[in-house]
Amino acid sequence: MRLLLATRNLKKLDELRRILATSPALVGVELIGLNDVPEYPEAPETGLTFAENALLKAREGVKYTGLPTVADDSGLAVDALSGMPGVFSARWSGRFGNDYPHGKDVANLELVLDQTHDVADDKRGAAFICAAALVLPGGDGNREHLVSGQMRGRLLRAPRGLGGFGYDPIFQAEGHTRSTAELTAEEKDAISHRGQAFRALAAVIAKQLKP
Ligand code: ITT
Ligand code: NA
Repeated sequence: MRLLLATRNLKKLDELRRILATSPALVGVELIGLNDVPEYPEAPETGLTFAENALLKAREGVKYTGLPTVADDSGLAVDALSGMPGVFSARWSGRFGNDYPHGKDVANLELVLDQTHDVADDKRGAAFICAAALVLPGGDGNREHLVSGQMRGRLLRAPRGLGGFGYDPIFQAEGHTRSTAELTAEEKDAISHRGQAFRALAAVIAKQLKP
């Protein structure tokens, strides 16, 4: 059984592989990344919600490869910014920049810090949200499954930590004293929006994909 993980974000791909690999139900399912698929097209991301975008990305995978495909659409919703950057998280500043601190471009994270500079400590609530879609090819039309996960927390005032990616250095999960970039990979997966969504999806994948 082969399953396509349709993401171009290598850090996200690492997390998906890690989370799905810990699911006993998925033993024997071969996980294919987009680097294994030549000339993969740009997936449309025109939805207004995480769920719509996750479905769009997973449908594109099925259309192009014929393989059962999973996709993730995720982002940071900041209370004081009315839920923004939300579905625009990957390029909130107008530039892609999700590899902090390994990449050079921290424009998105810096912009959110600037925009929340005057927000008081007790109003700094935020959540990471992840929608995860599984689309299965079928003669009589695709079958589609959607799940989601959420991690509540608060925005810090300056970046901390070298782990994770994207906005992790400025986010502290509820009940934690370290940023999500200061957690180990296993600690983040255990509580993250992506961990929750893909552990739920793993059960669906196993049921739908295995004979
Ligand atoms: P694909 O669409 O190819 O999967 P992408 O990075 O563009 O890659 P999204 O459109 O889902 O993916 O954008 C997600 C953005 O939200 C991501 O680039 C980060 O800026 C942010 N984000 C999502 N999950 C995160 C996490 O666990 N930690 C930190 N930032 C995260
Ligand atoms: Na998106």
